[in-house]
Amino acid sequence: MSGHALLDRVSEIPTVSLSALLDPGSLEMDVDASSESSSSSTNLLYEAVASIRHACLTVGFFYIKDHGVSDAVMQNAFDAIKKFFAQPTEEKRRLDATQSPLYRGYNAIEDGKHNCKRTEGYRDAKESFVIGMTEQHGSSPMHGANQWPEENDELKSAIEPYFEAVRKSARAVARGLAMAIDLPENYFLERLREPVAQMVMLRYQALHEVATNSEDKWLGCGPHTDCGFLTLLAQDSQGLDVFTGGEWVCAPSKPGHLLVNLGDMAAYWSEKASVKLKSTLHRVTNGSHARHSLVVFMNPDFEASMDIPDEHAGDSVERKSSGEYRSAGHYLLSRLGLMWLDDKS
Ligand SMILES: O=C(O)CCC(=O)C(=O)O
Repeated sequence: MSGHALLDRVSEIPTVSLSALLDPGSLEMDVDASSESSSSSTNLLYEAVASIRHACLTVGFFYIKDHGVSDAVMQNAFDAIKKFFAQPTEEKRRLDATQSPLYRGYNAIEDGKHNCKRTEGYRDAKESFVIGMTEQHGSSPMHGANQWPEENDELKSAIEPYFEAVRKSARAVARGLAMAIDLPENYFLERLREPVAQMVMLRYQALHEVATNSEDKWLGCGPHTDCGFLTLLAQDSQGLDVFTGGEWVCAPSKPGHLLVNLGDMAAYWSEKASVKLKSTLHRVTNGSHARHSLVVFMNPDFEASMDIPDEHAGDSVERKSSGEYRSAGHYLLSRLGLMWLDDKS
């Protein structure tokens, strides 16, 4: 398929304004039906929820705008990570992910694939820097220390505000998602108090940098689905393709927007509520310039139960046994092949 045809189909990935979902008061506005502004806020809320539902049952991807992450915070994060990746490899290796029990830190191109679904026959032409959540009060083997440069806190002070702002947007998406599948509004929010969130910053090589002297096929990131709950992506240029309607459709960067997609956990979980949310295959192809992206994987609290209250669990679909995964964290550990981490907790 030509690049032009790919672009023609971008419109299949809808855009949702998060403004009504970020505002926790908007649900109560219905009370005063005579107020014009109240009913327009309520309309905005239900419009957002309906769009999320449609996107999640069809493409599994949607753009969000009015998401609360400022341009300045996003730009600072991009600037800082570009500067980090521009350093010599030996410098970046000082923060090598293999030094961290949670594999947080720097992964070089030579380190292989960095996503949980392996794609045979492809090698990923990308390097990454990974951080995750540190603080938590309960028991979670997936919270812990990050690695940051010791000499200055430039990187940390640019990345942490972005990670925090995106987690806030993710909560608004989770609120809309619960409403979209007829669960109580706070159903997911109550399970995102100490989320197992991770931020992966990526640099994809330009095509001319990609090794060609091997049998391997190289892609920026081979076709895969995400294994977690929600993914929120910012990208500085085009390169992401989404497999929908039997074709690869390009999902370009749009100024001021983030791109959201659902992972396998969301699809698995929703089946218990008799809905089939889509976790969609996607990939990254390398282009003529290096590409950078900031990916936030938002997953529930480690001990969050994935049970759906009986009154919301439809019976038209065969329900999964509630004992299949002890918690959302165990789902992730098993998908990531990290069950040993739990033995240490
Ligand atoms: O960088 C991107 O655009 C997508 C990254 C991705 O799909 C992943 O890390 O799972």
